[in-house]
Amino acid sequence: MVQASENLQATLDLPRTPRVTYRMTPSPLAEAETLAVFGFGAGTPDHDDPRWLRVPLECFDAPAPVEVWQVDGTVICGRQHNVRWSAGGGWLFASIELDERVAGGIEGAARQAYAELRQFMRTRDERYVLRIWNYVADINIGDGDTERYKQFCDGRAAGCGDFFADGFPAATAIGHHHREPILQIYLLACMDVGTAVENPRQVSAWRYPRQYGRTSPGFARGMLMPARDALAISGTAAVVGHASAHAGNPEAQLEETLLNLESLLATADMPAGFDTHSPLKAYVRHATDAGRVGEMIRRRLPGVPVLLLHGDVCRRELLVEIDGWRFK
Ligand code: 3EB
Repeated sequence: MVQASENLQATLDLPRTPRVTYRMTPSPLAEAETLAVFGFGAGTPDHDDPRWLRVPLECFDAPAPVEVWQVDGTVICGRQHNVRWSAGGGWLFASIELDERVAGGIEGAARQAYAELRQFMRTRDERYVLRIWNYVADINIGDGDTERYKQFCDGRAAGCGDFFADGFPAATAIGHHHREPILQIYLLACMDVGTAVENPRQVSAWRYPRQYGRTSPGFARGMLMPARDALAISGTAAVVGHASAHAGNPEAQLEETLLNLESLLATADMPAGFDTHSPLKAYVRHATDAGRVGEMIRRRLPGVPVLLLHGDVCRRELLVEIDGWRFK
């Protein structure tokens, strides 16, 4: 768990966490310290640059901003098989996109994607995967153990092997509505180790009971960055203990999610609340809830940059999920 006192000398040598911002400016790729840029939704352009990623989730705000990650240092980039990557300042961004139709469905695609990422990471000095995002098509189709999210969890665990034997990264897994059955995964890794944080209000995901699937999801609730200057916050929903709370009520779920976020911040010894430097994403299942959810977020998190995206939470009764960053 998190140590409150920290050797100052040790933290001074550790790389500062990439700055994460939402911007309207279209040209962050021109800036040398840009590690990654994300465009959201079908209307966003495509670029060959491995630092650029089109995320298959529609943004409820028009026009949608781009998300930019920037590091201290010059960035290089490349490709290896299906992996596109960039690196600089001690940090690594890597992404992979596989088409389920040629990768053996969602389970096969998850297995292949994680196996390729693991293989690629062996070639890099940024050995510590601190944060992962997974965007999965039709995530709630199928029932019981055949639900696609469960198949994704099976494939992910198989592809990971001992990748995360020393501990899981923080993660998000959200369903997308793109017309192609694409599995998209991207990650942030570092040369230095982070500190995983769990939430005392929630059962750790890897200890979820059998009812949630054969393979427990492998992720930490949060990850304190090596320099302890920021907390990466995993997809957080209205899960209390291991149970979903407030089925069918997006406002009550959002309120419960905010309690989970506050509890996570306190456990990580981060300042309470969110501010203008703490970019978040809210994933909303039903477009018809976006107005109400957006309004509630603006009221409950005034001044906080929150990107409102159309996405499905991996439990079908959950209507809203929040992830993002808390910078100190
Ligand atoms: C939950 O609390 C919600 O499978 O990687 C959140 C974050 C969730 C990550 C994952 C799943 C994942 O269980 C679901």
